[in-house]
Amino acid sequence: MKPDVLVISAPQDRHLAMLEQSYTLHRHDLADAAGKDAMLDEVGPRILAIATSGHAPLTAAMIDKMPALQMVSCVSAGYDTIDVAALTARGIPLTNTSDALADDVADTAMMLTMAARRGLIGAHAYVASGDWARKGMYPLQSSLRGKRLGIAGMGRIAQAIIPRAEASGMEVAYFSRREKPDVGRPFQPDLVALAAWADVLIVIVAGGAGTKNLVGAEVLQALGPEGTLVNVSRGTVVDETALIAALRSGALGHAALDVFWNEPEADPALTSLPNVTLYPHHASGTRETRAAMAQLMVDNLAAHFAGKPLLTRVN
Ligand code: 8YV
Repeated sequence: MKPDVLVISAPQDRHLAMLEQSYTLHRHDLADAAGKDAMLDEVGPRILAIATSGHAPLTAAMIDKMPALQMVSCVSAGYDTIDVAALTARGIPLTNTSDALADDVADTAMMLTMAARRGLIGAHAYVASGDWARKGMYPLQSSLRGKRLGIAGMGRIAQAIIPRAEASGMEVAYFSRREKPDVGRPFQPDLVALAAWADVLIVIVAGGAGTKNLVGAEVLQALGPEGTLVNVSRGTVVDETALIAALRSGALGHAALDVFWNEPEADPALTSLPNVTLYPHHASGTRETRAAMAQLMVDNLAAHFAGKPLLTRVN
């Protein structure tokens, strides 16, 4: 008998086929709203594990309908749509995939930093429009060497950003819920003070209620007219109204954003302001990394049912 697994968010075909081989899958992802409820009422008591992503809700009410649930394997790094407290209360482990995507997300954070500080988007338009031939040299930009990078968050991805930024000659300090002595870089417990110190602030904290609007007007003012905000975490972490106001007034120099409040339709102010660089929530969006994330999701389920330690446990 194959164990019953609820698929709330399906991986790519190749990895879905791996799941199909080992488990009896219940495709919650394919059902409409009424069908989703009916499915949980019907098969909930049999479900032993869940395959999902951090973009699909897994609420306490849903968890209650699965009394035999043993573990949840999440294909993404973020899990802000998952009620971790409800899982933890029942001793149900959750796994995620930060280990698989850390390098690509760190690369993207640096790509956005460089694109913003070197004016890549404007420069492309300058060449393509013929302005270069008409107006001459593109305005001089800002080098990274000797600049200060503040990192908000110090998890697996932030730790992959540090060597990349230092290779470009940046000085690094960080803000986090608590100091991580192993990181060996200055810890700043006050985010406004970190922003005031920094030329570039990269945001890579977990999303969810605990970090909603963490980067507000005060942080943006402190970062200042020459400062760059880079967000590769969740749109909700930045107060977008305050961000747009700061970008419009020039109180903040530039924002380079992989994530927004209203994905996939970014606020029109963000798409029209010249001091904004946008990326479509695609920091982990490479063939290699998406395959590695899906594999890690499959491997965590396999480890659980083989009675082995989970590879990347969250709670
Ligand atoms: C992707 C992410 O958007 O892992 C995360 O938390 O936000 C990104 O890697 C996502 O995983 C795609 O499903």
